[in-house]
Amino acid sequence: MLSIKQAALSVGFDACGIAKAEALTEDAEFMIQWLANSHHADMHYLERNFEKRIDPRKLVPGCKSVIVVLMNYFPDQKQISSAPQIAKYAYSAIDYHTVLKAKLSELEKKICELFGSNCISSDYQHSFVDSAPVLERRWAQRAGLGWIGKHTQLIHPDLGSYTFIGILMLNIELEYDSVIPARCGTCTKCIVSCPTKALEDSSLDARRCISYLTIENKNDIPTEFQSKLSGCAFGCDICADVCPWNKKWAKQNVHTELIPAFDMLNWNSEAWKQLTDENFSLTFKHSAIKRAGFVKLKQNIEVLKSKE
Ligand code: B12
Ligand code: SF4
Ligand code: SF4
Repeated sequence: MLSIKQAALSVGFDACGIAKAEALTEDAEFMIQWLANSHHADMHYLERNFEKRIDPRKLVPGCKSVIVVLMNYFPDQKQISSAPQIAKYAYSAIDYHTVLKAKLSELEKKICELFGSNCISSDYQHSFVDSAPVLERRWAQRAGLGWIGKHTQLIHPDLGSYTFIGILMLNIELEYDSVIPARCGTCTKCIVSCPTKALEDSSLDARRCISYLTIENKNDIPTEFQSKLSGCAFGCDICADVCPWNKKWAKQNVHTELIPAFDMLNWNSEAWKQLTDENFSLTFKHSAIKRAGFVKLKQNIEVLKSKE
């Protein structure tokens, strides 16, 4: 009989861990302060559903175990370095939410074959990728899949941090994984390399983060950051790129579902500048880049151009 972890690998995830569902009391305290400091910028959804966010049993009544899966997205090919940079998580033609949700649904079927259909709460959403009040990195860390680095991302000891996180909540008790102690040591490469100084004390101020400024922020990029975008047009990988754990361990992913959007990786600066609304819609029809939208992406490219 397959185990849950074997089932997760068989549907194409790269790692799987299991944590006991319980309240995240320390994270609750941290989050209250983080929100009070306005470090979430205008992502007001992070203020909502606080009780559910810090206790999965309030989000999914009956939940006893949190299954966490990782999917490596480190690409085999990078963009031309002089072109406006797109964060690697958004290279794929198909948005990672779609890819992970499909795999989580396959995994859920296999788990139901093993434990019966009562092991999931069919009355509540119980499978999550990114968009629900779930502290996914914390659950990945609790499920023994790595530690939260000083750049605030989950680092898996064999995969690095270029991994997507998916969550499945089950109503059954299971054997739980042990936590891996943090292995950042005295390194501060991510903190010193961040062009906008968004990282401090292992915490992120989203108001200063290029990822936020180029994707989520609906207003113009504040003037103080315009000259600090460091070539980033959509998202930012700088703190992850400099991390020794990625330099050493990040391996090219083998997922056919994550094949890049057409020949986007070969576009030079001129091709990005010439991008029309129509071409954008065609090339990025199913891509995560759509989150920013054509107008925002073009504005970001313009800001980069004006600072060349
Ligand atoms: C909002 C959000 C953002 C925001 C804010 C990021 C942030 N650090 O909070 C912005 C837009 C900036 C962002 C950027 C990115 N994101 Co994002 N984002 C999220 C989202 C939707 C919620 C995160 C959240 O709840 N933040 C609130 C803060 C307070 O929580 P947290 O960062 O998880 O911090 C927890 C711990 O670090 C801990 N903690 C931190 N410091 C301390 C200190 C103490 C004392 C204690 C007790 C606890 C503690 O407590 C916190 C609460 O549990 C998650 C998906 C999800 N639902 O979890 C994806 C997610 C975190 N993002 C992801 C990715 C890939 C990115 C980018 C790499 C994309 C890119 N290339 O541009 C960047 C990375 C930027 C960075 N350095 O973190 C992945 C991370 C995968 C991984 N391996 O870590 C996630 C998990 C999505 C997914 N399902 O794969 N993101
Ligand atoms: S994603 Fe970029 S801007 Fe945000 S913390 Fe990392 S290096 Fe800084
Ligand atoms: S760059 Fe250094 S401090 Fe930052 S996450 Fe990686 S190992 Fe940790």
